[in-house]
Amino acid sequence: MPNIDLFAKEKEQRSKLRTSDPATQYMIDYVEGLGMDTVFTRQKRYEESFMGIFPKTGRCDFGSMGICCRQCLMGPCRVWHKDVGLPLRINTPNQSRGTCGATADTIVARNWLVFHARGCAAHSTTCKDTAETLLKTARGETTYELKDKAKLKAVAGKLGFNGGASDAELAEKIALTVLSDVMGKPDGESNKDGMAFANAYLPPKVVARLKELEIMPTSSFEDLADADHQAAIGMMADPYYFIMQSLKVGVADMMALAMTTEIHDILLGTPSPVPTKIGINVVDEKQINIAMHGHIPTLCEKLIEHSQTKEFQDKVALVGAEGINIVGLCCTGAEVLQRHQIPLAGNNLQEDLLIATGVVDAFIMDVQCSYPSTHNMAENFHTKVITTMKDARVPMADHIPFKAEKADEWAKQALELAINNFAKRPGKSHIPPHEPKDAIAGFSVEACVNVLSKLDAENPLKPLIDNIVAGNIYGVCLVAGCTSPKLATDEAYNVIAKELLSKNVLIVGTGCAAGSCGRGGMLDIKATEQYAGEKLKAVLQALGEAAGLGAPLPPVWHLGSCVDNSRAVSLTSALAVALDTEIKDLPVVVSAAEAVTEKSVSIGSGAVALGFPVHIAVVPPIVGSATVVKLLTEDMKELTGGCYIVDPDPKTAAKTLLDHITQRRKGLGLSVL
Ligand code: BF8
Repeated sequence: MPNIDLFAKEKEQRSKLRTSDPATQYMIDYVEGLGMDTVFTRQKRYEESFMGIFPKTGRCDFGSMGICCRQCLMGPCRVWHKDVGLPLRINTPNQSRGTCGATADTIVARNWLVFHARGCAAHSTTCKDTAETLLKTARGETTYELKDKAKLKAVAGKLGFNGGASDAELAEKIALTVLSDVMGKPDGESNKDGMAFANAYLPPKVVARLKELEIMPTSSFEDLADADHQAAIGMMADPYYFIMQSLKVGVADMMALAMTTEIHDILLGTPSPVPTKIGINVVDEKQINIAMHGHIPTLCEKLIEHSQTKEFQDKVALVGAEGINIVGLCCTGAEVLQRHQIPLAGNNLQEDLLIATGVVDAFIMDVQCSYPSTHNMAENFHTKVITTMKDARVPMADHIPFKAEKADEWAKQALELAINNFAKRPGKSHIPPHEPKDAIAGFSVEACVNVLSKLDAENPLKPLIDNIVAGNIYGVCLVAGCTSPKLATDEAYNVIAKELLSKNVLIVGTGCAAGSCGRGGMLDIKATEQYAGEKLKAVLQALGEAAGLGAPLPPVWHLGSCVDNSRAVSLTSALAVALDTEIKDLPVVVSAAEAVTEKSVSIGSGAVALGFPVHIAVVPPIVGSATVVKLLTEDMKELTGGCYIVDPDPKTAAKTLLDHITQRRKGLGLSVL
């Protein structure tokens, strides 16, 4: 059970090193040498100044443990906890309840639910915007196309829209279904059987369990409103129901991801494996560098399209540049990586460092996960920060509002701005000398099935199931989520991947975690020879040969952005259906070791609700309630079959994840190590 000692373990991890990526460390040193701050600098400063006051956690002990309540104007209240210890240098009443009477259990569980509501709101709003783009495209109001018709028909088929309709009609029906799943129905019926996508996409046994536990989501916005209502003062006080609502919101979030992924594929194409590069120095001194950051790939699609036209190539030549070099960051980075082979410059911890190279002419952001560190850093360099969405404005930025109906005009304006800014570059640049890593990305479910079908055209899942049964693939671990300066950044995902690969566990990755693996060289086919166990190596070799690569597949499969966590759920669901079982029985585990955002918390709980064990290495603010800790790490195994595992040490965490895989294999009657 997690306890206060976990904070010491967390500290031990971050004090080893700040990042395992040499190019990132090189840029941190450079920026700090200029007397400027990075995310890493500020993390260290917090640690140093708070250690004197709060030796247990290095941050505020109350906040770290989740026993600080700021929900109403009587507060804030900090309730006493045996592990906080007294006396403190600050005045805290020796009291185990807030002014209103709320206990630590209530406060911790309520704070935890509020995290989920924000995370799910972010994904659901993006999903709504994406569905509106599909709807407008179906109605001929945008210049996007229904690029992947096969995917369109497959999604329509899953939702039960068969026969006779045109592609545009199918797209409209899908878009309206998604909008109803996100926003609910206004007729009082309120999707009462649960979200259409959840019913269509999750294994029937999982759907039945969610309904039995009363955590089947009805629609994102309704479930979010319920969560906020429950969290209001004078409402819910029972930690169990707070936690169950957090799972319900988590499943709603997971479905928002699934819907968004499907629409991205329909509009932009379903990815298939492609070679690309990952690292800060994918920027090019001689070209106009445009960094794309965010979560709305329809936006960068148009920028990429127009950057290749003669009109803009001529404009580039006029300012003396050799071309336009678009690089990606975070989830937008993962989206353009898998569909356009555009190199990944980094995650959000590399944003300000990238700007400090002095060669980024425009930094374009849409929504989510861009830290203020970025625009603060841009003020010191020539980089133009371009914001695009009403919900994510930042000071001093050039705001060019993006609308799907006017996407072409938007792209042209953004390109003009970047090209004109090239002339304002400072004379000196500072690009790290470290070569970017080779990587393969684009493992959509369809791409995986396509490769597997080369081995068994009739039943493509059979080779995968056979290899799992035989122990050649001992299990599967999804590494997902963010990167955090609270640990040795990038280290946890790479250590966990290496430990598990050596035991023949296949690793799949999404979002910033996949980027971490890329910086660690784990998305490269060369890593297969180096890190995979012998049995897994043979499988990856056979699949690589079947795919016509003449080489093995990489040992970590990059599934895409964070919304593409849904691809992992789809693949696992397909396995569960094929084996007529539940996700909770399959040897599939998750690590979101370096989770940072509210989004990663709500996805994590969605995964726990569906039956996955989910590891996190950063200590979540739940330690102040033994009840909540027990619910999430122990009791949940009986309820959903999933659970949270908290362990800052990636080596011991990998062992625990392996134990979970072994237990599940035993449950299925399969061979174990
Ligand atoms: O959604 S992994 S820091 S970029 S939240 Fe954000 Fe975390 Fe990165 Fe995309 Ni996901």
